[in-house]
Order: sequence, then C-alpha cells, then structure tokens
Amino acid sequence: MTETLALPTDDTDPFGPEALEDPAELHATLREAGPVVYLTRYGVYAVARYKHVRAALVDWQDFQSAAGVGLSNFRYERPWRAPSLLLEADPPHHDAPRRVLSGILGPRALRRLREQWFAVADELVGRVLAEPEFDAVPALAEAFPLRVFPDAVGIGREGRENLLPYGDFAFNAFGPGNDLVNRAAPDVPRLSRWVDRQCAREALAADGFGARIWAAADRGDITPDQAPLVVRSLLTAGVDTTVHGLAAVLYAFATNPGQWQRLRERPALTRAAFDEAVRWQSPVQTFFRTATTDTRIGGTTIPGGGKILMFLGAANRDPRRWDRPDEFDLDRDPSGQVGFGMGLHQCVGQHVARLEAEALLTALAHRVTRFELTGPPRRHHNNTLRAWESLPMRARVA
Ligand code: QZP
Repeated sequence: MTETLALPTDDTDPFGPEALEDPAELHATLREAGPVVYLTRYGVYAVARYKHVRAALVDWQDFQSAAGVGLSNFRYERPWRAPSLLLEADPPHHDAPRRVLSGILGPRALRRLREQWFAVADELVGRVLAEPEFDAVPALAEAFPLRVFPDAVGIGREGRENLLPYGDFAFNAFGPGNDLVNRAAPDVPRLSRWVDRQCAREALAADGFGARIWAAADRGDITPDQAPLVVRSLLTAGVDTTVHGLAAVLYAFATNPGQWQRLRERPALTRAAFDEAVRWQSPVQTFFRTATTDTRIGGTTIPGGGKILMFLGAANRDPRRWDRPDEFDLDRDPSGQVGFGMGLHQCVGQHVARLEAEALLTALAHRVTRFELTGPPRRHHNNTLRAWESLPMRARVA
C-alpha cells in the first residue's frame, strides 16, 4: 500500500538575510516538517534530514548535476559561465576530469607540499601572534590559503586579489539572483576574464597543479580543450571554501577553550578537529541537484526536472544522526559528515583543505594556550557559504 501524504510547504527564503545570518531555526523547521518540504518561494524541494541528504548525494543517477547544482536549471536557463566539467557534469563525461584531478590532489601527490606548508604556517603564525590582538579572518583564515594555494596551482603573482571576489560570486551564483548576486555582477566580466587567463598553459608555473592538468592533456587523459576548465575548477572551489573552513575551526576553538586544550594534549586529534568543525559549521551549506526523471524521496515524488535543495548544514546537525549535534566535540567521530558532500562528486580537494588545516592548527598549537574573542564575530553573507567577515581575537601564548 502506498500512502499519499500532503507535501509540507514552507515560504521562508533560505537565501534571505535572516536565514543567512543564522539558519538554525529554518533547519530545525525543515527537518521536522518531513523528508521533503516544498519551498514555495523558489518552487524547489528542500531536503534537510541527514538520511535523505546523504541518499540524494550518493544517487547520481536519479539526482543529476549536469542541469546545474544551483537554483538555475540548465535545461531551461543559460549558465553565467561555461559549466564546470567536474561539478556540473555526470558520468561518463565527469569521469576523466575527475580521475585526473583526484590524482593531482590526492594524498600521495600532496606529500611534496607538506614540509613547506608547515613552515609557511609557522612563519605566518609567528608574525600574527606578535600582535596583541588580530582579526583571525584576514590574518589567518584568508592569509594562509592565499600564501600557499595560488603558488601550488602555479598562477602568477599579478591579480591574486581577484580570487576571493571571484569565488564569492561563484558561490552566490548557485543561489537566486538576489542582492548578493546583483551587487557583484558589474565586476564579473573582469573577474572572469582574469580567472580564464590564469587557466592557459602559458600562465602556469612548470611544477604546479595547473601544469599537471596540462600534462594530463598531453598524455591524452583529458582533451586540450578540457584542461583550462579543470584549472578553473581549482581557482573557483579552492580558495573561499578553505578560508571559511579555517575560519570555522578557529571560531570553534575560540568559543570552546576546553577543546583547544584537549587538542594541545593530543595533537593526533588535529585532523578530526577540522572534520568536526566542517560538520559543526558546514562552510558549504547547500547546493542543488535536479531530478533526472520522476523520483521518490521518503514517500514524495519529485517530478523530473525538479530542483532538490540539499541542506548539508542541517544534515550535519540532524539529531536523528548526531548526539548533541550543536556541540563542537573532539570526542565524537565526525566521519560521515556531509560537509564535503558524499559519493561520486565528494570534494576532490578535501586533502588539500585538510593539509592546510593541519599545517595552520599545528603551528598554532605549538604556541597558543587559549584563544579569546575580543569583540563580536561577524558573518559574511553568501548564498552558499557559511562565511565569516570578522573574528576579532587575542591569543594567549605559552
Ligand atoms: C565550486 C567548479 C561545494 C561546491 C559547489 C564547490 C565547487 C566545486 C567545484 C567547482 C566550483 O568545478 O568550478
């Protein structure tokens, strides 16, 4: 027997300033309402429980990415830039670019960066801690990725200040065409031109991730016209995400001094600490899939072509899955958190992000006994990212 229940609806704007400032109440409402909730404002299907978010993430056959992972449906609307070969593609087209990038960004390939990144983190932390107070967003969360990642890709020095605004726009562009998108729109042609120029073979240093992508094209693992778009994926997805991931873990420790003490006693917890911060804050809050054909989620049929909005942040705090979900706790096992996605599209850059976090936290743990916020932390609103504008703090050093 199939039971037909009325589909719950909600008219909240998940991309409005109230929800972006603090999405907790919306998340709880959506999780409680049912496995699927129809969002009347955008005509999309929200999924906020862990079980169903995870199920949608791993089912690439029924929930396609090639129609876009933002609100815009590429079946009917022209995307703002050529679709990503990784993010906005399904098998089989997705697979060759993915295989190439997994190799270049995999744990084995990153070993050559480890020592240098730890040294850079140490030097940066030394300089920042020389100040009595600092803003951890620009001074650490932005400064560290910007010191190591563009060099690792192999782009030139000129114009790197475009990376964060470009990423901020790209992540806003997964949402609706609201003020966040419109305010940045005039700069987008210039930012896009700059990013596209960095993706050319001639623009890239001989020994970076970018050159390795071009070398894969030379071997025939991808085609030469795919190479620049794969480089573009690094420049789009690799900066703002790690900035706000690092900001999340710094905020976590500034507000949970006992957990910082625990990390200093047990440095082996460093990697789990970053994963737990990604669960707890979910720097990537949401993205979409498109129902390939009529598809059921928890008793609701999503019509083919319908957009599904997956609330990673809500899933990562679903009390059906996590004990005391709102607590940042190094004693829990955060594996299974969906902040990096899950399944075939799961973040291909996660080893890069984890290495950045390990380097920065290790440098801080060597010297800092306690972080204290010295003023109100301020959020940066973005349609996709749970981001920070400012985290004013003081660090007590040993
Ligand atoms: C952004 C790309 C959370 C994801 C939406 C992050 C992301 C991944 C890939 C790309 C952009 O390939 O451009």
